Order: sequence, then structure tokens, then C-alpha cells
Amino acid sequence: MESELQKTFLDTTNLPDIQTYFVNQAFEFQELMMRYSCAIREVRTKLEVLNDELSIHHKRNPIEFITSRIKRPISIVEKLRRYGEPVSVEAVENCLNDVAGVRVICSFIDDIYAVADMLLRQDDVTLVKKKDYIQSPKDNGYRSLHLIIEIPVFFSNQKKSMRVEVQIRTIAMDFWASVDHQLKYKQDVENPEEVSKELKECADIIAQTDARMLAIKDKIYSGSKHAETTEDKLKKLTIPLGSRTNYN
Ligand code: 0O2
Repeated sequence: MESELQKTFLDTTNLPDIQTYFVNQAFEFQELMMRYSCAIREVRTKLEVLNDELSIHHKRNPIEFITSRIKRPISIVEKLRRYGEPVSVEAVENCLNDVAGVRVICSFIDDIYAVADMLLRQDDVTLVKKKDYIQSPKDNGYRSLHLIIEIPVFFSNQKKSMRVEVQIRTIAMDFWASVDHQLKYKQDVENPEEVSKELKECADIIAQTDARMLAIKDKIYSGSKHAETTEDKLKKLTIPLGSRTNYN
């Protein structure tokens, strides 16, 4: 909702008016960031609970580690401008999906989908959007499963539905993405096209390695009651692999 001060003409010659406007906006922004940070804590707790439970039942942890971040103000402003939206607290809340971000790093590809399913099955989690960059990798080779979810967060006098972006990927995909991220922000790279080409090749090798690691894991745990073959899992996930014959 537009604040009273935004609705009326802001008299730039009136210093107390500008100060009040700035203080109000700063407070609203700080409050919104606090809410996102609480939402992150809730999602992290949900994931940690799942990991603890599975480590008891399956004797291994599907989640290696979890990181999280609140989007930096400069990135928030850049994204709002890119979307042609005003730079306001309302626009942040209404137009951006990834102010609160949680990254889940799994050991194996099937863990990614298992963790996503378990999270989405919880009745207070609403899926807003899903982007599967594993089944449909980006042209540069980026792979990851992105979920935009909404969860309720309870504050002193209200319940707020908060949006959180959850990125789930393997350790290898994460390693690749962090190098790719460095390329994106480094201005003085010699021959960036060549580096992008090499990175794309590495992304394909990593995808094959992830599939082979899944096959190895399945051999290690093949004694379990409900063991599904690696080939079946990869087929179900329709993961495009150059040659599947190497993986079983
Ligand atoms: P940062 O630093 O993570 O904040 P939408 O959310 O649908 O409105 P958006 O944001 O384009 O649209 O969604 P998308 O494509 O799902 O990407 C969002 C985030 O995914 C990015 O956030 C990155 O964290 C990650 N990502 C997407 N593509 C790539 C890629 O090619 N390489 C790497 N390394 N990461 C990628 P931000 O806002 O770019 O940055």
C-alpha cells in the first residue's frame, strides 16, 4: 500500500518532509528484510528437520549443507529497474521472488528431487513457481532446481505469507555455478567467449559425473528394500546424457 507521503506531492524544499519520508521508507524496508530473514530461518529449519530424520532412517544425509542469503539492496534495485518497476517497498514485496534465498546442496541428483518433494508435501508450503534447470539446463550449462515457495510466518500481531526461492543442486553443480558467477562479475577476463565455451564443456562433464556418482551410490545401497535402478531413476528424471550406457 502506498504511504500517505508518497500519495501527496513531496516538497523537496521541505527538509523535515524529506527526512520523514526517508525515515518511513527506511523503516518499512528494514521491517520487510527482517520478515524475509525470519522466512529463511523457517525454511532452513524445515530442511534441517528432514535431513536429521532421513539420516536416522537411511543412515546417510541427502543434504550436504545449506546456505542462505538476503538479496543485497543494490541487486534489489537493479532487478526492479530491469523489470520496469518502481523502487519501492511495495514493489519489492509484490514483484521479486528471490529476496530471500536458500540454497540446498545435495550429494546426488535423486536427493535433489527427494528433498524438493518432501518440502512441497508439507501442508504449509505453497509452490508458486518451479524451474527445473536440471531437466532443461540453461544454454550456458547452468543446472539447478529452483522452487519459489510461500510459507506463513507468525509475527506478534499478524501472519504473513512470505516468498522464498529455494535452489537445490549437487555439490558439483554448485562448484560450477560459483565459477560461472565469478565470470559474470569479473570485468577484465581475457577472451570471455573462450572461457564460457570451456565452462559449458565442464557443465556437460559434471552432468555425466553426477549420473555416474548416482550409479555408484546405488551400487553401494543396492541391498535396500525399495532399491530402484539408476537407469530407471535417470529415465524418470529425463536427464539428457550424451551416452547412458556408461552408467550401469
Ligand atoms: P543472486 O546473486 O543469486 O541474487 P524470476 O525469479 O522467475 O523472476 P530470475 O530471477 O531470472 O526470474 O530467475 P532464475 O532464472 O530462476 O534465476 C535466479 C537465480 O538463479 C540467480 O539469481 C542466480 O542465483 C541463479 N542463476 C540463474 N542462472 C544462472 C547462471 O547462468 N549461472 C549462475 N551461476 N547462477 C544462475 P541472481 O538474481 O542472478 O543473482
